[in-house]
Amino acid sequence: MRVNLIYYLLINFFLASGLQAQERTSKSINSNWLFQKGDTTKAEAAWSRVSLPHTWNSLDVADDEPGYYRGDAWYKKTLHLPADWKEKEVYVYFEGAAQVAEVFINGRPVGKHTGSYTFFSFPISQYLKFSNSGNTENQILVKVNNSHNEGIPPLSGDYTFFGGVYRDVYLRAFDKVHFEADNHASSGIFITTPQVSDHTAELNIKGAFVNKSTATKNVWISHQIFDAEGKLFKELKGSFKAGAGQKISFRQGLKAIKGHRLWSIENPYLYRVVSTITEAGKTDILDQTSNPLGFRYFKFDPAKGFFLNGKHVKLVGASRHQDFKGMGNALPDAMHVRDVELLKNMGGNFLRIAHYPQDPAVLEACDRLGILAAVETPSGNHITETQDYATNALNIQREMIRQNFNHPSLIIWAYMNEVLLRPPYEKGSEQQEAYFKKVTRLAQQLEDLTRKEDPYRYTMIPNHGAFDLYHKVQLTTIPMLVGWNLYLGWYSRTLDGFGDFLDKHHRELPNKPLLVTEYGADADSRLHSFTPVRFDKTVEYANIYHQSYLRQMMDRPFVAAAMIWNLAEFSSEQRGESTPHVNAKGILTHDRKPKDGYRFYQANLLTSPYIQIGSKEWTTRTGFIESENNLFCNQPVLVFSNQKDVTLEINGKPVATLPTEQGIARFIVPFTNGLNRLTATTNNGEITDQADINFKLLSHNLKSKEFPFNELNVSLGDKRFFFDESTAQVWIPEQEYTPGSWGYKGGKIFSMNNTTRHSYGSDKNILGTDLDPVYATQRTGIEQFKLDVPNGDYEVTLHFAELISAVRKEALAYNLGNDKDSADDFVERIFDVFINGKKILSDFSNTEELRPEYAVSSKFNVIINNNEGITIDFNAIKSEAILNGIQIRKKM
Ligand code: GCB
Ligand code: CA
Repeated sequence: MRVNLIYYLLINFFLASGLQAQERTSKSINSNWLFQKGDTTKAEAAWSRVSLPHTWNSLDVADDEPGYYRGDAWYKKTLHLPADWKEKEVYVYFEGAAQVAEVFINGRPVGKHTGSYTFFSFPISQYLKFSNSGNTENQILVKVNNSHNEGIPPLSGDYTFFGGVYRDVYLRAFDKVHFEADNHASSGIFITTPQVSDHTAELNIKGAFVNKSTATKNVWISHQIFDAEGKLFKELKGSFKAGAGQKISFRQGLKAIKGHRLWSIENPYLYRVVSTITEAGKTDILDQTSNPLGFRYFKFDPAKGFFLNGKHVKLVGASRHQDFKGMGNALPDAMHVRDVELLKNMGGNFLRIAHYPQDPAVLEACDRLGILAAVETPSGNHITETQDYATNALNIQREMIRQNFNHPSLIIWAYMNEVLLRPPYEKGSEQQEAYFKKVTRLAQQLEDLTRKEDPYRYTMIPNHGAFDLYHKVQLTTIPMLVGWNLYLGWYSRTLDGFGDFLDKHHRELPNKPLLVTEYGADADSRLHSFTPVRFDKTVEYANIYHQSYLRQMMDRPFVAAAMIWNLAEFSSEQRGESTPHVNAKGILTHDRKPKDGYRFYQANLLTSPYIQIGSKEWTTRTGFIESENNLFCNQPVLVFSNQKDVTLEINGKPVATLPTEQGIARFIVPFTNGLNRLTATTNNGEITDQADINFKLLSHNLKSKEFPFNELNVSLGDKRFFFDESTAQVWIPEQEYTPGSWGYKGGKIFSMNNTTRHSYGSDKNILGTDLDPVYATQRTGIEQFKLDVPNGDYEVTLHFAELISAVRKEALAYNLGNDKDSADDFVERIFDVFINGKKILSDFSNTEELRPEYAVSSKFNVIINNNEGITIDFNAIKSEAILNGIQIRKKM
């Protein structure tokens, strides 16, 4: 009896598991690939072992040299396939490869895909070999190329075009009867909710299945809708007949659904739609797949902004690129998910997936966390006037839509970011007018395609601030929503110009909903100023910028959305300035550490009590004592909080209690020498934050007994503090010499001659150093640098960089107005340098040792016995002498 029961259970178990045996199998094949750059005729030894995701550019973009490998590369791998896959329909599925990929199985070509950012898959059964027993070896080879290609968007952009098989790759084995797998690597199931209200909803499910067997099949297609608790909420079922080799489309729907729960930002209630094919009269599952479903309704109103489920919501969030420090774009899923979590933890409710579709993990996280989203194709900056380009742009648009179709978080399809950034041809010329017509035409085609593919979402074009031009080319009229990427107060002069621009849109396009799709300012976490100015890249200027922008957008109800550029710093190989190869507008660093910008939004958006001390990462600071009787240094410290009042203490002693304004309280803190522990507390005492700051007090009097001279690091031509984390040294701004103290004599701060140029010092990447901020600023025409130090042995390090190159370079497209080439200003310079009368640099010249745009430094020993101090004289022979940085260290 007992034996029988077990026998019975076993039979049942096998039956149950037998159901599964027929379903599709999907298996990632990320491990153990062989990789090489260049051509495959190279010796076997040239192959190295890698695993996916992989990019071949993670290292060559991290180095100091400009440029990165753009060309061919190869990936290959041995596939071990189970014998029963012989009866299956096998596909290879790529979540992405940049940018053109050709796939070969056992040496035979199976397909080619164009475009770095969309998924693709190929059926490969007909190329596979099987033995009758056990696994058989098959080889997959993938040729990938990331060269510039005039026919493929993006043509250019402010980001690095990493090459590689940089997302997951899967093998999929289907039964002969399965949901369509050839529809642009989509799930083959398309779910829409044409009508949703609080009380009722309508649901449609479209799709197709194929019968690749040799017999006619009668099947059931069912869609089971499970609620978030896993309970069956609804079921749709229909029977279909498919002849051998046929593809059958289906469309199933439910009209007046009741009892549904809405998906919202606060409560992103997700249903799962599990679609199943079973053969009529049998219980075996032939194929099964699952898609997300959320019931929500939304609208953009040109006067009142955005509404979700009937309630007004100001959309505030960020754009995001898909790369990370040191890793390029080859990120594991968890790092994509983390970015969405960081946005949620900031209090954000919107993600602009820019400038291209990203890993599937991103929208999955948005669905789950309640972050609304826009996604776009990379057809920005400019177009190529060819059929080839248009075909690729349209195809990528279609792929994006079909592949991401079912995500309830997604509400906007976008395309053509800033396509008129720098239009080709002469202004007003016939050619330029013809070019504009082609842009209009392609925009209209992309728009038509998008609306046809998906009538239930919005379309959008993000433009840059050239209002009239975009309007003339109809890029403000074609899409349903207009996005503006605005940098007034950054690339151009005033912060208030931002509000004026928004008002102009509202006046001239009163029926067109407006979204601010980008705004931001570079913030180098290492740079600080108590007198911040535009383009100095300090944390403090970025704070002013974000405060102003957020206020101006909050004041205007017609502004539907505010999207910070960017959630995190990202790779942009051609950029120079203080963080070469990196765009520093992120409110998180490239490795996702918070900057003050992130804290500012937390303080303004989070509803639960929040408090954080600003610039906590600036752990070593320096400043001068107030006077010989006041042995401390007053410096401002910001505290970010969403509470009314906050209290700050230093080493247990109260500094002050201050009200917050726009989430910020600004304290003047008396730092003493050594460790300063700052403690910030909310008024109710509920939550606190702490920061440990190691402060080095300096005296202007270099012979001070209280603070004996030890070291000084000065950046010339600079008004900022620069904290070099690797050495824990702080570079301080220059000052003019006064007796008893230290400083320069003569000369002026280096600035680009062109007045419209936006930079602080030079905008170039200074090569051969990581101390770019020090080298990029300069005192030009310096005559002397003098320090009245006491007797002793010193080391003096002089840092030079010639900031003007004689070689012409293309100006960076984004720095609008920055058109003049600095090569025009190049002059030959020769100078001598003396320390205490001794010549230490002779005929120092920018045509020799002082190679333009390279860092050059030398250390010198100085012995002082007779109270003469240190005097460094600069003697110009041709043009002017320069100095970019100086370090003085007392050895004994
Ligand atoms: C823009 C672009 C974006 C750039 C950004 C910037 O308008 O859309 O790709 O990165 O400006 O930082 O200049
Ligand atoms: Ca400098």
